[in-house]
Amino acid sequence: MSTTFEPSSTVVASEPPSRGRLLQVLGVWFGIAAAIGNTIAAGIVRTPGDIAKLLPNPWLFLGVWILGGTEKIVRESGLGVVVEYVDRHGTPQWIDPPKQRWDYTIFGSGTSGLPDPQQTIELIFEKIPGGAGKFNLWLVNGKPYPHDREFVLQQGARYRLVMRNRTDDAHPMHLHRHLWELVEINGKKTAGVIKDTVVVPYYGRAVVDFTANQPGLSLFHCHIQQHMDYGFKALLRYS
Ligand SMILES: [Cu+2]
Repeated sequence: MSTTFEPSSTVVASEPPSRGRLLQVLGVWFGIAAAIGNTIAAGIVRTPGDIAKLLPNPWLFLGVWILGGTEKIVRESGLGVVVEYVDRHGTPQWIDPPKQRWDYTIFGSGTSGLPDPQQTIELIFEKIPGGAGKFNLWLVNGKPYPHDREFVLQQGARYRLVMRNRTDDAHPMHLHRHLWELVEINGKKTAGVIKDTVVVPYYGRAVVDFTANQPGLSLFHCHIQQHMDYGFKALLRYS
């Protein structure tokens, strides 16, 4: 694989900036970057001029800025780095993104087309505060991992998972080796959103349906590593 990259040979910015054009360019670049990794990513960082030409205000992007969490308290707790472009100096800039609520259902459709579930598994998520200097413990149905032989699936059956989050954090819940269909999020019904992970909103609820079509052990867990390390996972197996 080549270790050199000439961004200017692939993007020509001869027309006025437009959102569509920008996304088109970024889409191509991100696609390439995803395909061959860091070499391209480094190329973009070193020579961002072509993309900058398509931006409404390139100086905003070619200055000194902060890459970090969108919440101030999170950035100030350490989740942020200063990005300084060549020959740019000054106080790092942070610009709040517009407030938007994530809504899975905009990707949904009216009808599922998949069979109704035959069994429902209720899952309640809770947190036991660890106290000062200690990590919290996370429970699924009142217990931490492993839940072995508690969730036993029959091959070929359709299941509904009703996930109730009784904590003040959102949790990206993931089931290994299966795909599920999101059918409800915080009381709003949807269909056709096929995923293997769903963020269950804080003090919220998500409902997913899946077919037990992958015999063997499957881990169900929160994708936040620290939550997973401290109990937030369960082992599903087949009968
Ligand atoms: Cu979590």
